[in-house]
Amino acid sequence: MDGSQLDFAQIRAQFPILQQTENGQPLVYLDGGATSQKPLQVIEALDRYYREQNANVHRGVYGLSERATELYEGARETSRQFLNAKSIKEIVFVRGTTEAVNLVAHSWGLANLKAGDEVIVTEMEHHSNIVPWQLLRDQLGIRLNVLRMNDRGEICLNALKSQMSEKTKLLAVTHMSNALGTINPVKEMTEIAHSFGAKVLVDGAQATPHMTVDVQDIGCDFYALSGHKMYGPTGIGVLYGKEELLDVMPPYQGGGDMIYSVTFEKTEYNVLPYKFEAGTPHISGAIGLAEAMKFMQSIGLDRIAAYEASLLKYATEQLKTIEGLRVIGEAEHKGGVISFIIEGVHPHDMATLMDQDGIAVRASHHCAMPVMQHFNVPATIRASLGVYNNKSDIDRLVASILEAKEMLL
Ligand code: C6P
Repeated sequence: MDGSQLDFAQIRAQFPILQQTENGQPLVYLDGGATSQKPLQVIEALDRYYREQNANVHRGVYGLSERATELYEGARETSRQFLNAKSIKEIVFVRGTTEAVNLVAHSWGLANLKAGDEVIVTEMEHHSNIVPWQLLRDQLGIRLNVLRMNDRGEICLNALKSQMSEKTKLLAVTHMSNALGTINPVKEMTEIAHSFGAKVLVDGAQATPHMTVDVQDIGCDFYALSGHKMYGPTGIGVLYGKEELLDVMPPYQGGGDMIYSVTFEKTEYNVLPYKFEAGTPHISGAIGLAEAMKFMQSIGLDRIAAYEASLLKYATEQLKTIEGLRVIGEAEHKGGVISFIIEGVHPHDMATLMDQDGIAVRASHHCAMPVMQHFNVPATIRASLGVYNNKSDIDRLVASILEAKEMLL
């Protein structure tokens, strides 16, 4: 078996939801970009946790609580390994990418930015990596600069170089665009930003389900991910931050667990990473996320990437045979996301008809409205691939589009 082949039947069988029908048709789920489906390994870990292991963490002296704590902290170590962070102190559990970016904006941003400083975001960012910086701009008087992309949906490194200056304090960039599929050269972008003394936050929401991520190799200062897009539960994610930065950042929220001691006069904060985890955490979520990471590692992240690359190639070729179909986002380096429009057809109408065929795709601006503005479209239809999709899913997608087109045009 070469890298682009997987034991597909064995993998697919691990996703119970994919065995069911939708509108009388076998479900073809092509919306992993919004949220992925979950393998048995994750579902069973959540079930086991609530049946046998549930207790609060870091609080109880009794065995059950100690075991829950071990599982929760074990999930942190699994996340550290998954991202190749240096230390578990650099792994903060959060609700997801959105919360991770807001944490950095509120904590690092408020402490380190002042009027006149600049934050650069790219034109292809998800709203989660735009709006927190706008809120900060309005609060602090910083400038928010936009790094434009070309019409293929690619960022040019020379454009980044010429936009950076000593005023730039942060580059906030997505590793993989949810609306276009573009994989950005985040390592090279980090090197450039660092040479100007700026910090780098990478939004990894779409990248982590599809490829090996090594935060030390990238060299970024912060990296955010969402568990639910990478075969894990909703409501859990990770903010990776370099220890030396997190160490001096003020807490984001106050409450239990993030403190060392409290009097009415003064509170001493807990050590990393607990300083950033106020309140009872999403214990089962972290455990489920770790299981999802193990699921991907058992297949091999590089093999997942190779498999999805060949599926993306097939999907692109097949979709391009449809008259009037235009692919939005044709970057040289793309992950398993394909966005398209069909001349004369509104994406929502098309996706609604496709649902009748059991095909789940997203038709929307994908929370990346500036991307839609760039391409002058209100929305796109997006098929996003996962390790549980195969060529027959693509064939059903194409057949459904052709049928819906007949009805709509
Ligand atoms: N994109 C999509 O359908 P949360 O919601 O916090 O887990 O992730 C937010 C987020 C941040 N960055 C990128 C690149 C994303 O794709 C997302 C979520 C979903 O494309 C829902 S809008």
